[in-house]
Amino acid sequence: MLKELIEKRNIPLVWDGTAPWETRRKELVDILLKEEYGYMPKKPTDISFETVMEDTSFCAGKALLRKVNANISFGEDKYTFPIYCALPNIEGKCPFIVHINFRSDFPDRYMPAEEIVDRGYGVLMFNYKDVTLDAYHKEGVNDLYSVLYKGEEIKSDSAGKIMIWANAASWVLEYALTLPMADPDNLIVAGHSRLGKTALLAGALEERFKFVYSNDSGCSGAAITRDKIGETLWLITRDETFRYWFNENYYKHRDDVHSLPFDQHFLIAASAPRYVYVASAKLDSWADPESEFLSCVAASEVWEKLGKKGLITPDKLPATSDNVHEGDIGYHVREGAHYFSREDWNRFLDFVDSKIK
Ligand code: GTR
Repeated sequence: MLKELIEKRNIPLVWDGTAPWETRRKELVDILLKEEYGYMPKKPTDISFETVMEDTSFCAGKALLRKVNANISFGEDKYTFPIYCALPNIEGKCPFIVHINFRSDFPDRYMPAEEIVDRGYGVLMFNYKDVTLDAYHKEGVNDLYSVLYKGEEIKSDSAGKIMIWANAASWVLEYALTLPMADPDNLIVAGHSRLGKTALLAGALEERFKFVYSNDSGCSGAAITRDKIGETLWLITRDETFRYWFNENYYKHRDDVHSLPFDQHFLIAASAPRYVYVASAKLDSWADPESEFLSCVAASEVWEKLGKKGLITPDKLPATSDNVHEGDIGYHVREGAHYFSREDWNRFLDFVDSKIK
């Protein structure tokens, strides 16, 4: 059944197995950057961190809450944004989550920090708007976008905002690597909705993320674009909506999604053979759970060709009670609407626990 559902979508083959996987993986990333998310105009010349606040009473002392400024230099220009950290008060090392969030609150309605710390995870969270505004760039606004594009021409394949946020996740990962209690082999990137799209891209770009978690990322995230319901490429790239999340080349495909030389299963596959987790919500037809799930099914062949487990699923669409957790790609669809809930976090962390504990 799943095979037929995928065949109907007419999506390009992700890997024919001839070229070595690492070569093909780089090609996938390149296709995604050229046609959708864009290339960064500059790379940092230096990254440094400074602690600006600490609170030892967070979670009754189970974790240290720390605010750190990340200083990102591009030659003479520097941009600074804050990272909010929950550092578990433990002996030894633990997995760390880089959570790309909508707000700086800690805890936050999308970030049940105490429960996550109780489960033995550290958290590094940043507010995506502290990196660059979620809007078309305006002259005179001092954000990372102005620093990146200072003296640079904006081209049809220049980075949109999702690419910039995804790069910021890698800079936050650099901070994790300075922490003695962060296990460098178990770093996780997570995000919801537009930031789920961002988390998938961050995982594709940054191989030091061992687990990549996209929650309700939908259009231009986990969901297959061809024949998707709800939000479409045409809708997401309308001038008045989110065209600035992407590069200009993406916009050119809006009247004919079949002209795309890829589909979103390339984005999932670009993190192979690491772990990818996709979560959907049953009532989130704008994101389209079926298209998100089918994308995992389609990407799975890469893991299988590599001798790994990919997505292990019965030949049917999952029910909300199913945890598709056996393979290297994990999936769940929960009851309810578009949201990053405690249930999502717990089901995802059950998956991570099952792989590392
Ligand atoms: C919607 C957008 C989606 C999704 C969502 C979100 O308005 O159409 O693609 O990203 O926002 O980020 O909450």
